[in-house]
Parts: sequence; structure tokens; C-alpha cells
Amino acid sequence: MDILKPIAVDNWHGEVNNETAQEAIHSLEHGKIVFLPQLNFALSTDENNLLSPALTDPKQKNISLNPHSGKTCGVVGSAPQQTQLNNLLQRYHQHALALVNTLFPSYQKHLTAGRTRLRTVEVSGRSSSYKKDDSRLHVDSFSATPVNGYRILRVFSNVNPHGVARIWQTGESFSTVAKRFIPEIPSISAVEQQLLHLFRITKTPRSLYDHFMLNIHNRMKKSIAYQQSVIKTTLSLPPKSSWIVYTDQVSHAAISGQHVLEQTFYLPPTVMHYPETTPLFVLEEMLKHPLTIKNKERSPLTVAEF
Ligand SMILES: O=C(O)CCC(=O)C(=O)O
Ligand SMILES: [Fe+2]
Repeated sequence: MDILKPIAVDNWHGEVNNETAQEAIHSLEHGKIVFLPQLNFALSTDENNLLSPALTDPKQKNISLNPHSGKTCGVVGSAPQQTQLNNLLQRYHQHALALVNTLFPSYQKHLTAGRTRLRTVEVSGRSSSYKKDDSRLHVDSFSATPVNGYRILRVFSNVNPHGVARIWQTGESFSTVAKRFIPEIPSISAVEQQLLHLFRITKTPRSLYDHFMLNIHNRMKKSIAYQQSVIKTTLSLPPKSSWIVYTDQVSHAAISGQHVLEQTFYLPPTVMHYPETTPLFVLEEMLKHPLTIKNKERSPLTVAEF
């Protein structure tokens, strides 16, 4: 199975014919990467000057925009540079939103935008704790931001000005990963879930779904034996290309590359075309237990990330 599903789209309005749209959603939800080799996010000459890693706070992996408040963080540049970076990220947010809305129109009413990020630091050789090391295969799950079963959809664009591709690896299917790690993960009590929230370790109570996803994420990254033995596919994602992927489902690692833009979206699992492919469905089938916190009043993501 080829993990990349190439789609010929060369503008951010993302218009495709019906057949291509069906193929795109089928591939995306079945754990492929929707790859848009011709979709370039063009930067002006001035903006190319903002790609220096020196403008990123060394304590952060990226510069990021909260598209709801309009505030950018992680920048150490001058006031005009901060404004230019803010404009650049706002524009990427708008473009990524337009693209997803057109390519996947049934998602439109249900999308919650997370942060918009610019990563300018070379991936290879970046030192960090194993949990933060994205050069190890993993599925995404965030320790402070429970998603309660919501999907994590990400839109990437390689904006490298020197012709350098971003190198990724992908691993096994989500169900294979889950079968490998779930048996070794102890459960968590309702009291523990509430305590994490009470002590502000998590922004909202950690659902069982988040507990298992975070454990899968951490255990995948921690196990050197797993990282070395698992069958991987190496992908070269060229500059001036873009790609869309459910990073909670697709086992992925960023091996090398510099200068990528990324927009995160959250989506309720109930709006999937193929609900049986979601991590939530797969885990609930395996564990024979509901894993989300039923909360009618508000989406778990009203406070997520922000
Ligand atoms: O920086 C990248 O290319 C991908 C890093 C990653 O693991 C992610 O964004 O989920
Ligand atoms: Fe990731």
C-alpha cells in the first residue's frame, strides 16, 4: 500500500471533481497522507528573510499563532518581524482552512482550528527528551490537551527556500500499533482523571481515550527496540508541496528538513465518513469499553491548546 495519495491541486481553493474528492476522503480516513505535490505556499522575499531559526525562541520548537486570539508566540525578533510573522501565519491559517473546507466539505461545520505553526529549526540533531522527539515514530497525543476522541488533522507545507525536502518515515497501521501497545498499558481510575485536571496537569479532565493514546505515543517513542525493528517507509516531501494527514492515526516521524508550516484542526469522530477507521473506534473495539467523557454542554476543545 502506498502511504501517499497524490492529488493534483495547485491552488488553495482546493477545487477537485467529485471522484477525486471521494478518493481524497477515503484515503485520508484510511490512514494515508493526502499529498499535494503542486500546492505551494508562496512566500515573498521579505518573508523568506523571516525563516531564520534565530527568530525562534530557543526554548520552543516553533513559532505559533493562536488563530482565535490572533496572538503569536515563540518569536524573539523585533516588533516589525513579529508583525510580519503574525501576518504570515494568519495567511497560512486562512489558506489551510480554505483548502480543507473545499477538499472535505462535509467537515466544514465541524472543524475547530488549533494552532498555526512555523518550524524553522532543522529537525535532525535537534536534542530533546524522548517524549518530545518527533524523529521517533509516533501517533500524536498531547499530555496537557485532552481531545476526548476528537481527531487531529494537520495540514503541512514545505516552504524551504533552498530546495530541501522534508524527510518523514511512516510505520504500521493504527490497529497494528494499538495491538502491540494496548496490552501493556494499565488503566486509570476516574479519580486519577479528575486529579490531573484539578492540579492543572491537564487543561480538561483526561479521558480514557487520551490516557491510552498518550501511553501509546510515549511507549512507541520510548522503545528503542520498537523503533529499530518496526518496518518503516521513508518519504521525501519536497519544497513547494503540501500534505494533509490524521496524525493521531498515521504512525509518523520527521527525520530531517527545515522550514515547514503546519495548521492543526480538531474534528469530532462522529463526522467521519468511515468511523470504523478512527483510533477511538479501534481502541473501544479492543478494550470493549467506552473511552470518552460524555459532555453535552461543550466541546472538550473549547479550552484546548489555548
Ligand atoms: O515537523 C514535522 O514535519 C512533523 C512533526 C510531527 O510529528 C507532527 O507535527 O505531528
Ligand atoms: Fe507528530
